Amino acid sequence: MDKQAAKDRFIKEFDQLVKELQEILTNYKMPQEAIDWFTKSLDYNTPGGKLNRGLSVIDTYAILKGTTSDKLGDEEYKKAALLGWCIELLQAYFLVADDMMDASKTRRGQPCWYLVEGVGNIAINDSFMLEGAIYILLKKHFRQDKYYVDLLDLFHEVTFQTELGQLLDLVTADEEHVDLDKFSLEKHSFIVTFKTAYYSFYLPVALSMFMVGVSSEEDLKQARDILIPLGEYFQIQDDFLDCFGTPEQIGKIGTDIKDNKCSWVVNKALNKVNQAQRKLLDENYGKKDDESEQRVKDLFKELEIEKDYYQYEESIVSELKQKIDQVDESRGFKKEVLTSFLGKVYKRSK
Ligand code: GPP
Ligand code: MG
Ligand code: MG
Ligand code: MG
Repeated sequence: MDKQAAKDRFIKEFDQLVKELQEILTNYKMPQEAIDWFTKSLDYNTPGGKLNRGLSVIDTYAILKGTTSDKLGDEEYKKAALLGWCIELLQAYFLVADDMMDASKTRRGQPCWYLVEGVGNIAINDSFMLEGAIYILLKKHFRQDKYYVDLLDLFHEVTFQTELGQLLDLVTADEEHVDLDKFSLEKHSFIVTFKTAYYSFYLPVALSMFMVGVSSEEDLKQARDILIPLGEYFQIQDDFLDCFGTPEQIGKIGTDIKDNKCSWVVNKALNKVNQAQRKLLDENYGKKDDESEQRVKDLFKELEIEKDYYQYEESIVSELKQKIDQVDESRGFKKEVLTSFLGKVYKRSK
């Protein structure tokens, strides 16, 4: 099955799950306007992205079962896809809220949800409801399975880790007082591990591992030890694209410079600036106007941060490949899970 067909099949499952969620509201005898609003929020915020996280639950499950996703039985496909959609709901919850916190304008090529006519602060409640949907679906589909509590634990733990990362991301980016001395690559690593790597990389694999039953602490650790640095690399790409990608390419307008974010790009720049360049950064980074942002971008070009990025990319990829080589497959975990993830991330441009 080609990639588009796999995506189409996955999206079909979403329609079913929206019906199940509507049914919950109908059983509460909710007025139609609440059902319509929730449906609109689900449709607007959940399926429009690359769906990599969701699809990778199915792919990982198939690899661990020694097959491919198109050969999975109907029932197991549906269960894996449901877990995949639960990650996409978690992502939708995070992004609706993140866009408000980052004052972003667009997401996935359309206005951010809170900017849609008539939504505004209701988006805060919508984000909570997108999260709530995860637990309704998990209960409905996994209540009888012996690993149900493992799934719940994992979702709760990873959600809290992501919130910690978001906290650190926000407090490091004080909008009133720009102080670039607060930034460092060590701090950056901490932020991105927590705000991105756990939920985007470790979560899909760990969910599939529980479902297959290859979930000893040793194997979960093997997965984590590679997926966390892989997730860090993924967020470094996100930081790079925020500054050097085009909105058409990435589906969103970058905000990191104006938001005073402790991004990989500014940290790399800070490590190579002379005094005059540092002064320019101090005076322009974190300012809300387009001219200041442009001056910072020009300086990043002058400092050839793009070159550093491509160097970083090659070195992290070869490091990760070496680590994957050393994975012990004796208890049922498979290297291919990790190489397949790495393949999806390497040289991505959106
Ligand atoms: C990505 O940061 C991090 C998240 C989406 C996690 C948000 C967590 C919450 C608890 C709300 P980002 O701001 O760089 O993402 P993007 O560039 O897509 O806006
Ligand atoms: Mg953001
Ligand atoms: Mg953010
Ligand atoms: Mg970003």
